[in-house]
Amino acid sequence: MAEAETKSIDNASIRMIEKAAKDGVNTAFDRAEAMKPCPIGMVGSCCKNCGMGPCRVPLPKGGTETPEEKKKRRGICGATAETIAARNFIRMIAGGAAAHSDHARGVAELFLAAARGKAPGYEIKDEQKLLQLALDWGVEIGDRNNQEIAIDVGETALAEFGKQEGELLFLKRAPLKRQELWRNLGVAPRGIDREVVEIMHRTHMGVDQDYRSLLKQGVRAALADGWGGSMIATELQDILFGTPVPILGKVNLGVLSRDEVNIIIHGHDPLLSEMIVVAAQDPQMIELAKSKGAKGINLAGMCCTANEILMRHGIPLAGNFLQQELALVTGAIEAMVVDIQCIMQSLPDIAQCYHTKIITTSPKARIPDAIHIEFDEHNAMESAKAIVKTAIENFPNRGKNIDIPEEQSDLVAGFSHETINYLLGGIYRASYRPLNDNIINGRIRGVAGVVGCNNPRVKHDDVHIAMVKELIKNDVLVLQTGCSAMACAKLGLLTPEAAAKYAGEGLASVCEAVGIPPVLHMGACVDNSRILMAATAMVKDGGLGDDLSDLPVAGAAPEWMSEKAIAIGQYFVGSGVFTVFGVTWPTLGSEEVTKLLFEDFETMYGGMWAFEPDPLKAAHLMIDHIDQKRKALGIDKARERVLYNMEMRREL
Ligand code: NFS
Ligand code: SF4
Repeated sequence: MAEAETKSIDNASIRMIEKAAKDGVNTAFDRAEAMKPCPIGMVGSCCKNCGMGPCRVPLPKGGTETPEEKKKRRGICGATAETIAARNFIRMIAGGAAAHSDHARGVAELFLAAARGKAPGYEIKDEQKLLQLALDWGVEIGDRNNQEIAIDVGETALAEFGKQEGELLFLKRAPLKRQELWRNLGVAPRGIDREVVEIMHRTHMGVDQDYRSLLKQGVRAALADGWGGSMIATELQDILFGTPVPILGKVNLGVLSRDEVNIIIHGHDPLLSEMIVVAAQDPQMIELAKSKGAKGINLAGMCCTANEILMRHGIPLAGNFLQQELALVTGAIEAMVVDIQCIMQSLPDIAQCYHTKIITTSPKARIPDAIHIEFDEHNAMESAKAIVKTAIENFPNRGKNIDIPEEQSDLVAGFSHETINYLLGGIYRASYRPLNDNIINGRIRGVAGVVGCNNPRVKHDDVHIAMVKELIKNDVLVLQTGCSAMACAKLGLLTPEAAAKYAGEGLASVCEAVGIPPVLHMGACVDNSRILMAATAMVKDGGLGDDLSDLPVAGAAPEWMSEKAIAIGQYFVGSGVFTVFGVTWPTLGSEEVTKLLFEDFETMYGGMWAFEPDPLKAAHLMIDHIDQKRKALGIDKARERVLYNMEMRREL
């Protein structure tokens, strides 16, 4: 027990880590213990970009060297530690931006097929958003029907990926001042694919060997993710599946059922999971489940696919990234259906210890020893039913070694940028005015986006929760996505009741008046683009400066592990937001590269990176930054009144 307790803060996970040990199952928690990170690669000082290497250029022991020694610390090709660290860093951005954007491309292709009537089962669910997007992109509306408009919107979306000239269309959504800044610094992205490819070109042996120039291209590609790929994914998914509105859900392994067929949908792509939701409700399927001795079919989500189907259908969340293996250890999962991203290759191996079938569905993401049932979006319902049927037929194979933890918590999810607008301003005068006013009068100190993964190098969920609790205690409204939102949901932070329990007086008073939690779940990781839109709406509503970098806001990914997290962090920084990462920092091998990211970027972009593994210290870096921005806006005095004036307290 004692040992498992050092690995997670979540009781359900602790219990499954112990069961895994008993069952002889090896998990990421064990592997992280057995294999320590390579100290040279960890800080970005290892290059394997050509066959003369791999080359290692670590700082000498003790960290001091003469300029002469430093000159000699190079790869075979002569690349310096600066070049190597910068190349590694922006290759991570390329990987992350490619993942988000290729997901978006898949959505755009399906969107277009649906508009052309070639993807039965999919339809336009949010007409208003379709028209808004058509307006934003200059697609003719006139008296054309939705289908005609959607075909043009879909074609325009797809063209964003391969665009060779000009700028991405969504850049125009940003505040004018930000657009100007991007143009002046030469980082306004062209086509999404082009920026990713250009990173791969520049980081090839013997091309771009100036770390400043490399990092600039990193910003450009990251912006192509945030204001390109990710935003396209979010917007088109909303049009196809509906823009999320607040919805009650449940989270943690306790959502698994003892007497129903348990199917977990894991990954990131809502295209298939939307259909599985429908297939699992099919009376024929339910009958089939009963004929196999089950009481019904229980769907639950894992990782970002979970967030997508929770927000739109209230399907419960089984858990976040580090719970994927632990879910199998319950022994109660008939099938884990995976699509793309954040899927551990160990799953089929662990599944062998139980009866679970691992089903891969994407031609882009196959795993040996898994069953592959390819998802054909032109025949989506058939694919979905085949998958559900495979799960049902596996129910009689469920063994005796079953333990489903009790833990499950309530949460409210579905705070899209539009919903926040309505909730705060009302349907007839939807606006961010009340949020801005409450920031200006100091009841809300500022806004923080806390997002990102789990990482077994730190105690599971612990860092997220400690940081978010500290922020809301200090009157910072927290916006969340991804695995971070699930971590905090497990503790109950995503309920309206959490305001009275955990939030500072000012923030609690606003949450109680509006009826919202102090921590708002905005969706999957591609939905970090919703945070960009919310921040832009705050700027446009007025009173908080005229650029994103003027806002009293900050971002964090305290347990990050994925390249996608680096791409997200970089587009926040490039958009003017101070962003703190925990766990580890991949450029510490070069002082110059790190200084550029942590310091010089502030004068260039108004936003910069920071690294702080301690969640409380990191929260206070964010709070200090928020206070500095309040001071620059001249609204710092208002907060002092909120804190010290008794009359204002009574009024509250
Ligand atoms: Ni985001 Fe979502 Fe989770 Fe990290 Fe992976 S699931 S896309 S990358 S681990 S938050
Ligand atoms: Fe070594 Fe240069 Fe090749 Fe990298 S590109 S492996 S530093 S020789």
